[in-house]
Amino acid sequence: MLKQFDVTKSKMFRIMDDDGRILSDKYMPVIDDKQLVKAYHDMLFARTADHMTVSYQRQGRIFTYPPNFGQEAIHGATAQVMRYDDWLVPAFREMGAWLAKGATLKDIFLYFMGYEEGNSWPQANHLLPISVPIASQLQHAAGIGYAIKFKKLDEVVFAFVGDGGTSEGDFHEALNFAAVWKVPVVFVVQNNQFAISVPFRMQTASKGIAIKSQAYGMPGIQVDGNDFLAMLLTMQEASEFSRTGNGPVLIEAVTYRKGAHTTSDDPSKYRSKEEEEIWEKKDPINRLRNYLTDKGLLNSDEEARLEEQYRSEVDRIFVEAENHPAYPLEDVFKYMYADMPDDLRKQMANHEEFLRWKESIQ
Ligand SMILES: Cc1ncc(C[n+]2csc(CCOP(=O)(O)OP(=O)(O)O)c2C)c(N)n1
Repeated sequence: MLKQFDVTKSKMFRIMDDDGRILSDKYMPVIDDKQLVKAYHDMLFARTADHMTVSYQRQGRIFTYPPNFGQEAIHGATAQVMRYDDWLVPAFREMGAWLAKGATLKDIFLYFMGYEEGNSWPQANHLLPISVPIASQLQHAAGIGYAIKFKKLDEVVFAFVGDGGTSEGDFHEALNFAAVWKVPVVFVVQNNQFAISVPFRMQTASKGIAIKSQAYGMPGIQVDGNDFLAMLLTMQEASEFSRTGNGPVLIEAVTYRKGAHTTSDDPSKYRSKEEEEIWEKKDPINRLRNYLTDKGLLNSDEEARLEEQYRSEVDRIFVEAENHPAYPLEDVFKYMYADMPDDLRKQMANHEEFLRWKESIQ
């Protein structure tokens, strides 16, 4: 599909409709039924963990968290194609892909509880830390791609960014560099329609993001990011393209952030109920569930049992994270530099003083 897709003319690539029915089986990803059901269950697990994390935040048990709700098919498809030695370069909203790359849910919880160690993913191979400075991670992705090519390794980089991130200079620099040097990076833009409260139409005057691939000189495709099968075929073809020495690919995965930007945001202030209802019908997990049910691959009793099991597993891991030894205050200050500079030392001393004062008035 990547070869046939014309970014100037083609319509967004889809395989299934909003109800999970196949529109055309001309292009279908190769995946066996067992693996397909597993992919669905992994997405369901990620959604369960995501919902429960929002709830923990509301209970005051974890800090600010960016929900993934509605974007799970993009991460689920990435999980299917990433190999052990491939690199995942995240932004901050790809929980299913982090888990697939080997991050543990406990580490994810620790990160959002403020532990620096929660971002080091000791169990995962080639997973970069969460990157909150928007789009800055793409430079690292292009650089890793350059190293892979230089060392003639059989590895691919999967780099994530949001639609808002495409307005940053970093996006341009990384894509330009990657294409000029023909490095193996699959850039995945999660176009979830908003950058906090800024709608996509205010982000760019371009007809979309995929079309920007033309100017950089790399293939691009606009795909329904809520259609697991279309997403999977796209990821399969893009990773194969990059792995075989053809350079980078730009994927615009069109989706919708069903939740808030983060737990500190209230989307009802800037978008309508009607819009949310339109997108509710395109939910990626419901569509895949309908498809699998029509194929006779799901059993509803078993599904209910699994969801219950996921909930207790997530809760068990969360409690484990809550009982993790508290981090020393120094961790907050020593993270950036090998030797702590004087201004940070002063800040740390001030903060220690503040904590002593707080304790004295309790
Ligand atoms: C360089 C930089 N500027 C601004 C911010 C504040 N900020 C945090 S998230 C965000 C919006 C990101 O939107 P998008 O790239 O579409 O990703 P999404 O949050 O929708 O997944 C902004 C502006 C930041 N973190 N970094």
